[in-house]
Amino acid sequence: METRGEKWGMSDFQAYFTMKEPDAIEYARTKLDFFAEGAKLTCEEIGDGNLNYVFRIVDENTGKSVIIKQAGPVARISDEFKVSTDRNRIESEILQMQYKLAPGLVPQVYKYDVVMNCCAMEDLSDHEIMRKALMEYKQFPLFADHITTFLVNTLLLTSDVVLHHKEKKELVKRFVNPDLCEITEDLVYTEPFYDCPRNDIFPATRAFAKRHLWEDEALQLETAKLKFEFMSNAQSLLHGDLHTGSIFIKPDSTKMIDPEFAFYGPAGYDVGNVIANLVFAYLYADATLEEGERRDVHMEWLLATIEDIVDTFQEKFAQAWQEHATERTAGYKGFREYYLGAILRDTAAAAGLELCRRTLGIAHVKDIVSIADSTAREKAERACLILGKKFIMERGHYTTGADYVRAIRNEIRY
Ligand code: SR1
Ligand code: MG
Repeated sequence: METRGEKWGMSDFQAYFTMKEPDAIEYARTKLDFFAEGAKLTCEEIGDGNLNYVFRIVDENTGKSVIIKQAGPVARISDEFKVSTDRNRIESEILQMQYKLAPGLVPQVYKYDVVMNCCAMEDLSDHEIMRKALMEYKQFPLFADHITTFLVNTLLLTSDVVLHHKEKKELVKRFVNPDLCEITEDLVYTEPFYDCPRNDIFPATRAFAKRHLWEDEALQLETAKLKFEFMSNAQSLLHGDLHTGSIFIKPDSTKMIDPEFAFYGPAGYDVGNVIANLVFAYLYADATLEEGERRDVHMEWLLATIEDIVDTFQEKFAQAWQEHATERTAGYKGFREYYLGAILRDTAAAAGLELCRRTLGIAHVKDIVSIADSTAREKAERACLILGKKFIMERGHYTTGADYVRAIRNEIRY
């Protein structure tokens, strides 16, 4: 596969190559019906994720801008991951679906190009990446409302409870995503729970991981059950990687991006990822903020947000079920409670898995690795592993937001 245009900016884009900034400008000029004739285009590659290239192209005359996102044949984080460029199709199609299911909560896609494995979409530069904003101790009072609407609409409305079973199975086929699922199966469900050579472990954490995770056979058994559940429970069309780096935010708007890991899996996976990533923000604040009002306000807001998400998710889920459930047997007395109960268990487990894997695995989060004081980082990592294990092992006990808050407060006393 060619990895570079013959001469930057001179391709006709009839055959795939990985673009550089001048290519992206040429692409925007010739392949997108977006900028006016004579536009003065500049481009910056702004991708900081593990997989793709993200170009921001601006018309300096008008300020009008667009994002072009291109999938390369290997992951940016490591050549070891050969990932199908079809993920760009999946991402474009999912974003278009989510745009309808959850209006205002995802960017608009303008074009998908099957040859160049890229898509053009709305530029959200007036928003910021939520992880970065949380690390600046910013608060977003509308986040819990926005994210719970997104979760309920994208998860319940794509399930067998609402869709006709044949329509749903067509979607399952269209969004089979084996390469990206393999990454999750390995990085989330397998490697953190043994001394895998690909793990990347803070030296002070290694002995703790060995004693509390790798030598715990009961924990390993639960992770195996959860992994097989992830691989075989085609419940809802997931985002698949819903961490705070996949969320653009500003005070009055939240947009979920990067759904390239999307596939039909257990609904709780997305909910749990959101919760775990708010725990990372909480641990970052605990490690870096001086005692005082600012620290208390920020940390309390994070806990209140976790609580609100868990509780509001359930309220909105019940409401949407009442409005949209069409499947006859789903209407039987007690079934909704049974179904939601399973999602809540999966939510706790997914939160636990994310806490463990971001600590021990190859793909870390900045909230934890940028804690400069090594004693504070060790404390934060231990908290991730203790809470992570608890959420996995006791997943049936986390049925309300207050249950999470209690567990987090017990672990991190301040
Ligand atoms: C090889 S990709 C590593 C991680 O980055 C993505 O954002 C997913 O979280 C994945 O597990
Ligand atoms: Mg991503």
